[in-house]
Amino acid sequence: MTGPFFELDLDTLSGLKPLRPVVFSLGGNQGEVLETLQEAVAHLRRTPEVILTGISRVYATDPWGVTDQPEFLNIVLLAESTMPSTVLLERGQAIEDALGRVRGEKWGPRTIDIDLIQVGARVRNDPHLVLPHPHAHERAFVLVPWLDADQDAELLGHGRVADLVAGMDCSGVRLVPDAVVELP
Ligand code: PH2
Ligand code: MG
Ligand code: MG
Repeated sequence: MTGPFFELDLDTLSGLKPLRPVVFSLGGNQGEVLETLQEAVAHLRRTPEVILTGISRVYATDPWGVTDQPEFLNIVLLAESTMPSTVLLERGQAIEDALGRVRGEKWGPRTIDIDLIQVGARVRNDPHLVLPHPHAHERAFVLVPWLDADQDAELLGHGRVADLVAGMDCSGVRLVPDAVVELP
């Protein structure tokens, strides 16, 4: 017997997977950071099953965690995706590698870092992927750009990003008005 029900293949089925909102934080403090951020955005734009929907302005940020290093440039990128969070993480790491990222000291200097902050309502506590990002709520360099890209943003388990930003010291996060990273 043949009929439409037997013609469903994997491609068709993948079209049924829900789109979930994804929040990426991008940053770096080595090399031509602005160019690298723009290249990272272009790579993400070309990633199948990732639709970029928003981008923040560019912020110069005091180094967090390891403070004895140059300032960073940070942006937040908003997307919609059907991909599992683990695959999104792998895609981000593959783009870091393609852009010449050398993995060094934790929280240390880097050419490009692509962090997954939140994937829909997904909560994970795996050794290699914790969602929402475990430090997002305490990082003004993530929250200020995120709020810039989405005034209604909410961080799972912590509430409105606008409220978090209002309650934290954001003096180490400065808008760079003439720096532009665009959605391609
Ligand atoms: N990333 C880190 C550690 N510290 N500080 C700032 N300002 N911006 C970053 O992107 C950043 C950081 C590790 O991922
Ligand atoms: Mg990081
Ligand atoms: Mg990272």
